[in-house]
Amino acid sequence: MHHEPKNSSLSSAAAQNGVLFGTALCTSDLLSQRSTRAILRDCSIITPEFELKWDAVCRSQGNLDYSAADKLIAFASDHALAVHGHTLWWHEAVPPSFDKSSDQQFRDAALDHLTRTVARYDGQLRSWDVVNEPVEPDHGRSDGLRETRFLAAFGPDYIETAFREAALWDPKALLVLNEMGLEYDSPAAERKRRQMLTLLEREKARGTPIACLGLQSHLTALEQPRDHPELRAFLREVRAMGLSVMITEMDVSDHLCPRDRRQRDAIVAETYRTYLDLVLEEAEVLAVSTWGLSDDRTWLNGFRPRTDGAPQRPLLFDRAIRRKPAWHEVRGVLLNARQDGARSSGHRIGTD
Ligand code: 9MR
Repeated sequence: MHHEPKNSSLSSAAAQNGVLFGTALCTSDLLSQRSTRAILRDCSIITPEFELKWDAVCRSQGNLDYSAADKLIAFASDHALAVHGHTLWWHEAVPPSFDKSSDQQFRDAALDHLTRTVARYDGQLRSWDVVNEPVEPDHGRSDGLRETRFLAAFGPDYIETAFREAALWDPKALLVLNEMGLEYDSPAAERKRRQMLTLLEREKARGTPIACLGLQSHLTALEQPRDHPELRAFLREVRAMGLSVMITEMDVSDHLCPRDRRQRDAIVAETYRTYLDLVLEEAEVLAVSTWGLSDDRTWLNGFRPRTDGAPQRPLLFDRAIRRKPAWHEVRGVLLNARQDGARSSGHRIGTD
């Protein structure tokens, strides 16, 4: 086996501070030897990008298929990678077959999905995104909750229910509440941060077993500020509550950047660096994951295509799986991360 010098991979750089580094992936990524090699070299944790979602395992009612998710988890186990489970209850991943079900039928199905899935992988997953994207201030509720089928069927206690059930079926997994858009520099994002803190306080007071906040971190280059006092303050409050943080889905959309590739790559790299620097400084970060390995396959070409038609370059590797400037910046920031303060609280995931 070929050994590279210490620190030459992102996972070994991250491990210096007890942090895991990883990527989201799907089974087709494993068909490419180049991607597989890069994942094995740079990652200590993987996240199934979509094959573990409810709508993916339940394509028609009563017909469950975990084979793709099983493959990813077997790959991780073969190579001693940690797995972050994504995701149990997410409004966008409800199988369409439940569109017309009653609230009672929906509750039964949602609980069945959660308990069956958590139990199936009991002891094999490091962590679970138990509830994904529960906060939406624009929906106008005083508790900040997003109007979803889960909220309609269970009422506002659905988050507590989900976490308690997950804890019952896999007591060792670290349970994460994952959210988007907490990272931005706008009045709307600040409202969302405030509502998230209120939600976390409420759940903590009830004893809901949330251990960690997932920051998706889908950033946009040229929109992210160099420093971000409101985000710092937010992360300090999260830490003061005894919660750790995972950066779960990081990528940097370059749709506002000039077309020139070198310029674009430099701006994207800088965005990775300043953001990670801030979060690693303020939060007890357990893991940093990007939302895909290479620019070859990114959801952003569909969601936020560039107006000039050039493909997006939001990740750490280019289409030929070559390291980009962002790879080097991320490595530097992981190596130099100053993880201090509350690091000894015992929440940290070991890198055993
Ligand atoms: O990147 C994911 C894409 O491949 C899937 O088709 C899509 C729907 O399942 O989900 C995308 O990932 C989302 C993640 O699960 C939750 N946060 C937002 C991500 C981008 O939409």
